[in-house]
Amino acid sequence: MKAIDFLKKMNKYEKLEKIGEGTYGMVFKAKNRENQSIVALKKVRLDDEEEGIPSSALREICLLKELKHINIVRLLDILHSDKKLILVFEYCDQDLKKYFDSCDGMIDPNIVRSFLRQLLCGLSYCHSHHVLHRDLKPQNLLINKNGELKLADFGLARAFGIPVRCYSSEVVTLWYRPPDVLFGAKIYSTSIDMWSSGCIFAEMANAGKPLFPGSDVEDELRRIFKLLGTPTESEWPEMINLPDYKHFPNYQPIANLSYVIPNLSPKGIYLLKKFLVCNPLKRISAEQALKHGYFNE
Ligand code: Z3R
Repeated sequence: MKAIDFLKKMNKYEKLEKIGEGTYGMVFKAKNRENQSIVALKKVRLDDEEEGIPSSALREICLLKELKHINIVRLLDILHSDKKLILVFEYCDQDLKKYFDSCDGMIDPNIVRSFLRQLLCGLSYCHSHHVLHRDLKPQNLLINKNGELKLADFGLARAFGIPVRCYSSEVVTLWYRPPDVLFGAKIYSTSIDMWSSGCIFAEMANAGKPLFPGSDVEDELRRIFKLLGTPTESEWPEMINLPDYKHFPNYQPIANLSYVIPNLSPKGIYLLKKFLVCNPLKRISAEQALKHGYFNE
């Protein structure tokens, strides 16, 4: 798009307040001057400002406009000039992180179940379209006043990569990353989002207390293995061949996950264990998880 056309299209939106600092840039609330609708504007800042937006990234982003599902934040518009990229998204009232802060103590088990079901419905839809999220966390699960949950930033990781630090130099969290990725696995599959879903499920059931709040890669893996047990060679034969594999002591799993997540029902604990499987090939899929007995309680 030519600079003048970019400015014209930008003028369609009246910028309101800043609502967040995402991985790639700032997020603003804005009003569409043509129909008065409220949207979220995400300014993407790339490392290589000189080079402009890679055409491969733009192609990826254009495909994301086709993802249409009630549990996915709709990408409404893409504005780009040589060096700037602005993504226009459907607006939601708040993110799950802020929601945790607002309900200190406990989240109603029926709300936890409803949020997990909606998370899995959104994931199942994207995974069936071969799109991964790769960076699921409470900040990119958005909720509306009517209790709808929507996943934001789907597919952006593939288009732009996941940097070590955000544009605002905040460190990108490792808390929702599976052990295979922490050990340097480079081939990503849908299983990456299933691990993150398990971490988010446990966090919701624990009123916003993160399950594995690691401070670096080693600390993150140690926390995981101390809870679930260090994987054995028979459980996960491919582990030792991963690029950044490091040996860990042979931790034994905590006998009962209910000690750690006391507010989750026995069926919830069963389902949680199926997300938190270190071997990515043995992790449950979104489609399978939706059929679990936990959702019929
Ligand atoms: C699309 C993409 C990212 C975001 C969108 C929509 N809405 C966001 S972040 C948001 C975050 C809040 S309110 C709206 S917060 O106040 O709860 N941090």
